[in-house]
Amino acid sequence: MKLYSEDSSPFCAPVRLAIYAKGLDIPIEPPPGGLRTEAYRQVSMTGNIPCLMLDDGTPLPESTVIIDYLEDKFPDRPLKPAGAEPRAREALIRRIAETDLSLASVNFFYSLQAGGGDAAAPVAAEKFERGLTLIETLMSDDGYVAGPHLTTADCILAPALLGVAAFAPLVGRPTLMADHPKVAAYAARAARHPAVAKVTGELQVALAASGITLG
Ligand SMILES: N[C@@H](CCC(=O)N[C@@H](CS)C(=O)NCC(=O)O)C(=O)O
Repeated sequence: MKLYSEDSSPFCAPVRLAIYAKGLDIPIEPPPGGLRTEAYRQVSMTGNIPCLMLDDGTPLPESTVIIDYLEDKFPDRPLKPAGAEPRAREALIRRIAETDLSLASVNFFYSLQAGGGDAAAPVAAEKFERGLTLIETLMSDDGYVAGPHLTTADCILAPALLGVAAFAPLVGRPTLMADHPKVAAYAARAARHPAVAKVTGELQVALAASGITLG
């Protein structure tokens, strides 16, 4: 098994975070031939990163699908809460973090690179506001976002919040994080987890090359 990943990708960061938090010995490599090459598309099925290559050579793309697979395959050091309701709540937080925060950040980043930052800013600002407001409501009071232990929701949310914090001033909402104090306090707490710190460092170095300063 191996993971194709790049440090700059906000979709790869949650998968690496899950691998580090679970202590899995899975090699992590850049996409062979490079992203956007026919060679990599052939290997990975979709051409996207992240992609987990299973031992029989089957490609498994999609970050959340990979995270769930790793959880099923390696149940030690679980990243899911126990019980149907806590699991549903964790899944909900995860979905909000993915759609309103990660995806909105990536779309805004692409618009920025294409010179359309001003037009894209209100869309991103609205998504960020919605996501942070919902997560502020759903956030557990201590520990991590869905309870006392790190979960897959944290794997998605913690890297997503780095993007939101970096882009908030660019979308005209410099106080966005401070306006959601439970989320802001959570981001500071989560940053102390060794696996979150490791992925944050990787993202910081990789995105600095694109002129984006995280944290
Ligand atoms: N929904 C996918 C999105 C993955 C994705 O879009 N990854 C980007 C890198 S951040 C990619 O591979 N883009 C291909 C390209 O730029 O051609 C996931 O969660 O894994």
